Amino acid sequence: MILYSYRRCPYAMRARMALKYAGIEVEHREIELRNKPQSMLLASPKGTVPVLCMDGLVLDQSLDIMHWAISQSDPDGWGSADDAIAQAWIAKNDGPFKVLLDQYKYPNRFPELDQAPVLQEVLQIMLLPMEQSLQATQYLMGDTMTWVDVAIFPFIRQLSMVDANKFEQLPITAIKKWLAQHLDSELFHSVMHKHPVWRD
Ligand SMILES: N[C@@H](CCC(=O)N[C@@H](CS)C(=O)NCC(=O)O)C(=O)O
Repeated sequence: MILYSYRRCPYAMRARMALKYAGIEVEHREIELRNKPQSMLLASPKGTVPVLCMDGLVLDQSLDIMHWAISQSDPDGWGSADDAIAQAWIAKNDGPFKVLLDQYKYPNRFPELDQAPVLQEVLQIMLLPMEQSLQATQYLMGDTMTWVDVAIFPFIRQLSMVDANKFEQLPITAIKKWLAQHLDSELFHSVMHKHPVWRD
């Protein structure tokens, strides 16, 4: 099994974490976004990571890789999340929140936008609803971790790193605790090792 991946990509992180959690061994192929290997583009012409290539099957959506991994092995019950609620979180994360995150992270690409109102919108649409959930229960879907926490955490990490001081000032204590727990986890560290770039 081959995984095409990019170390800092949040979609690739969620896939790597799910594969590791399920105990699935892959050949890791680290790519450069500006110089994608032909073998990856042959398997998945759309050219995004992660891509998991198996015998006769290519999965090129991070969530498909997560779900496939969990279907193989789910030792801690990551899969036991209410489907409708899970989908609503993911739709918000991968949709409007990701759009705002890019606007916040790459102000040069959006010179017409000020960062402060973008951060306010992030707070309103994503962080405050998350904070409310995480004040009530330890994880987004209840008191046990599920794939939803793992799928969303890399994006919150990215947000927190844009301007650590601003993030620290936000009134989101439960999110900060949840984020720190994921950042400190053995699982996260185990998928962040550096790999040399793969050449076909
Ligand atoms: N819907 C895809 C999105 C993956 C994605 O957009 N990955 C980015 C890297 S974070 C990518 O590969 N972009 C292609 C590029 O920048 O050329 C998934 O969930 O796997």
